[in-house]
Amino acid sequence: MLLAVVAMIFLVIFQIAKASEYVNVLKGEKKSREQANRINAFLMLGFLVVGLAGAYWCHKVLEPQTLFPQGSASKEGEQIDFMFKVTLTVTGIVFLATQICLFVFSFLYQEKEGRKVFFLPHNNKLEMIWTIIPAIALTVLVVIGLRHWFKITGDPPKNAMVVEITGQQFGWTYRYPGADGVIGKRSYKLINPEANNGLGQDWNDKANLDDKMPTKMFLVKDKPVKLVIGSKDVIHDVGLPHFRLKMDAVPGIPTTLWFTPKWTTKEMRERLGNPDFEFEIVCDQLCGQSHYAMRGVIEVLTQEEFDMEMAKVKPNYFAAFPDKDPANQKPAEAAPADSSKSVTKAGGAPTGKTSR
Ligand SMILES: [Cu+2]
Repeated sequence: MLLAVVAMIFLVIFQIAKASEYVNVLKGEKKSREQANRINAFLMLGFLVVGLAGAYWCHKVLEPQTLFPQGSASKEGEQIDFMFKVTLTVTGIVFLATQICLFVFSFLYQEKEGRKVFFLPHNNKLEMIWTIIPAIALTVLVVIGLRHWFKITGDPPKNAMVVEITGQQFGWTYRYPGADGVIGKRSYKLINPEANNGLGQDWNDKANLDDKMPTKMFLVKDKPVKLVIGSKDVIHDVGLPHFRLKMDAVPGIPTTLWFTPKWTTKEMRERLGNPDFEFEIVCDQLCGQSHYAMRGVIEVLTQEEFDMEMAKVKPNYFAAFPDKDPANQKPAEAAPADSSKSVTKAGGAPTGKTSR
């Protein structure tokens, strides 16, 4: 059916073309060319008006569907939004000016009896103007962007918390430093999912014993967070659209990024009138078959709520060594603090079993 319609349309166009060819022969070639020229000149103006109206209409319809109207959910992201708007304004002005010139000039300087072509082979002044002005504009934009880049990839404020996020095909693992504030060492050689050590935590490093790995990323409102980003296989990318940030997750090269959440998840749900709203992590690097499914959830809480949530999460050490978990021990026995002696022995154990 569709094919028949397409074939019919082609046939109609073909017939019209053929008919107009015969008309041209009857009218004389020069006259019909002049007429076609005039029609095309007016069509140029039509394209300009329809095109600009279309661009404006698309903006009206699509802009509310983007994340722009809800504002940046991080303080650092406000600067990104600002830069985005400046870039759009500058390029928008250039776009309007060039498009209007292009189509209006085509109309104004259409073929006319007695008009001669003005020949302009070279003009140094003109070359200077259209090289130097864009160069200055782009330099300003790049310098503003670079300053911000150095800020968010540099040292975070003193009160910042640290969260490690590791990508793999296809999901994210979040690791918190625990009470000591230090994230334990890890090595790809120690990765052993069967022994509940998916990140390759080195159990000889005491800093690992209290590291917690919740299934969501919990953050605290108004508290800067530094993400230490890594990958276990291919290049992924921690995309944080609500916070206006993203950073590649590269195997073997930890990358960092810090930002400050502005609203809790609860506040965001009220602001947007959407009780199901979640801050999302999306993988922004095409990383394989189930790339689209690499969704992570960030829950922004108040400090008290955060402390309560984290208290519910057990250190991963207890998942790797269930017998060290005080919950599995007789009440008479002591807390895991003195288990560190036997850790030395247990620490090396997963290496032998590693499948890689
Ligand atoms: Cu990915």
